Amino acid sequence: MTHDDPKNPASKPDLERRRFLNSAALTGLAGAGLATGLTGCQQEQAAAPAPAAAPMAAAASHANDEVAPGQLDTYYDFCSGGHSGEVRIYGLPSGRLFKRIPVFNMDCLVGWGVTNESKAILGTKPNGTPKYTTGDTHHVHQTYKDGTYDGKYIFVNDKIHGRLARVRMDTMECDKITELPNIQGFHGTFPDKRDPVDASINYTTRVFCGAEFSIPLPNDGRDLEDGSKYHSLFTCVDSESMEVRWQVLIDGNCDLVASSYDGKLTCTNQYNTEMAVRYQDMMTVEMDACLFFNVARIEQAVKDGKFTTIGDSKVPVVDGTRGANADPKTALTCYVPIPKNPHGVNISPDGKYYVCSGKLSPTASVIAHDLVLKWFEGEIKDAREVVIAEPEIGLGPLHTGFDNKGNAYTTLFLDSQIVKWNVEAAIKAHNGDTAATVVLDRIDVHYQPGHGFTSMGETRESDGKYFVSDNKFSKDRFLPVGPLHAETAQLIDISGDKMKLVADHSVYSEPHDSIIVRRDIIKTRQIYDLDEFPLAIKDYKDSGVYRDGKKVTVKLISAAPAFSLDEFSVKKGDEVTIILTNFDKVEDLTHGFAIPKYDINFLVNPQETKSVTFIADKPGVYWCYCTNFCHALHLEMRMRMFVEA
Ligand code: RUQ
Ligand code: CUA
Ligand code: CA
Repeated sequence: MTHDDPKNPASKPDLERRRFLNSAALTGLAGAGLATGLTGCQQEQAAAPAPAAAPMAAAASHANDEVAPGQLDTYYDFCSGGHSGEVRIYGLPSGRLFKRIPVFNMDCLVGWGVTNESKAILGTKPNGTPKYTTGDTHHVHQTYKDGTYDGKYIFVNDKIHGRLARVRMDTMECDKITELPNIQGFHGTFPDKRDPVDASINYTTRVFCGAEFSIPLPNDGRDLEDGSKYHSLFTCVDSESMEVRWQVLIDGNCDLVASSYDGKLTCTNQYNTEMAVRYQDMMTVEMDACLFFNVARIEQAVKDGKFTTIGDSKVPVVDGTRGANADPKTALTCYVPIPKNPHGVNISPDGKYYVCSGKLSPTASVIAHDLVLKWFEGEIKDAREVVIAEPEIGLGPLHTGFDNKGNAYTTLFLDSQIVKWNVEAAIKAHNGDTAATVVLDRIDVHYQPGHGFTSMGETRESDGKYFVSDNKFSKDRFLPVGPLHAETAQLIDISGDKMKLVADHSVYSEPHDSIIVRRDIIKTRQIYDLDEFPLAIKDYKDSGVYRDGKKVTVKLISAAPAFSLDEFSVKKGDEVTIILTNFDKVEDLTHGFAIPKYDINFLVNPQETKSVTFIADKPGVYWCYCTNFCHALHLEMRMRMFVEA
């Protein structure tokens, strides 16, 4: 079986690089040589750096992809912000950054982590400060209806502290965060893709969450050294209540997550089936796995009480380990062997195939959804038989996006390329058809791509217009800005036979993963409603200072260019709560509120109410001022707080 088409040089595998990978694999992957290869820091690993003029020339020939001043973009790009802990919104094809949504991080622009409302979402320590101030957002996915985006929520994970956050799409603000019990390294996440209504099981969208790191269960100081006692859990969260519904104890680890279009299966790729606790031991076997979960059976097991709980957690935990699931007819889980240290699992828009990339194997494994279901019926003995193609596509394959013509686009980390290949052709080649042309095109990206995704590509409405490559290294691509480089997201037009690089967009670290959503799906609001806020002040006569012992509440109204009070007094030691309602109804008329030396700064959007609480521990005069430019008299929009000694 060969995938090399002599007429198509793009289909030629790079034998030199492949030899490098194979020899590294043979000589033991713990070596420092491989480690540098994998970081992409070896110059020889990178594709030849393009001169700066090249992308500009390319862009000039793609006037269709330019967005002129005053024109609106065609797509939203919702992007996880990596270890910045935030989510970002870009427009495509322009690459313009519209918004940074604080989620797991602190943000003094809007007062995230400062206001009482945001602290209630973040969770607090007994002293009232946010429980965590760091986060690591990896994967963003939107809720679905009928297999396509419904514009309701996006979900994003925090790998550091194991939290799932929900962002409402109407206001594009985080409104709930759930910490998953008994896990570490929450990496992949994916919601259900089918209709959010199923009366028989009181159904709301499930959000599936994969834990990458194994830990002792419970992780309370026992079994510190003994890695054989560590386990990882796969978790399901309810999208509406944001409560954890169930967890599955598994062998190996979780990494990325995908959910099927029919709601029957969800899966995660596993690179550490070795269940190793040391880096070098995670690459010892040739075959790891893609692990499938039978959702209905898991929920039935929970219903039947066939579960345990761990430590203080009340969440039902069912047993998905290999030993407990030997009989496919009753199994909750199916471990499909995949070569080696796979990374990424994505589903084709027709719902038929999962593609799981090899990472340390130059292959992409194509898994048939209907065959996995047959395995669960006991009709297939060997789980490996659900793999119906395994084309060699290049070095370091990670993530795959799909167009609407049956083609897959996979990022090749080590090759610094995107490879376009045809899924049906790969299946034919796997069945012995030597005439099948699997690899159709390759394009260099700059450099070392991590995630790649297509426009609407994770929905049934995949439109085959764009692919974005979120690259891990930008090197020489932009003006240097010191040791921490800008990252690149490269926009590739995939509408023709050949991929065309359209633009480099610089991205603040780190553009981890995105989804590209058609703009007509998103319906936002520009003005809040006073009634949404229980604390809202609705009349000027209610503005004032209210004292209850040492607790003082200051009710304020903002209306450009003034606050409702010129000054207010509190006493040293008082616990002061400031409630601020923005009376302005004009779109875009947002005010800020900052108090020097008290570390307070937050925004109130039109018709919004926010509050802050602090101890008035420093006597003196403090000018409270508006931080958001709102009016010709914005600078004058200030008032005094007197703290009496
Ligand atoms: S996955 S660790 Cu979050 Cu490819 Cu990047
Ligand atoms: Cu209000 Cu500036
Ligand atoms: Ca492994």
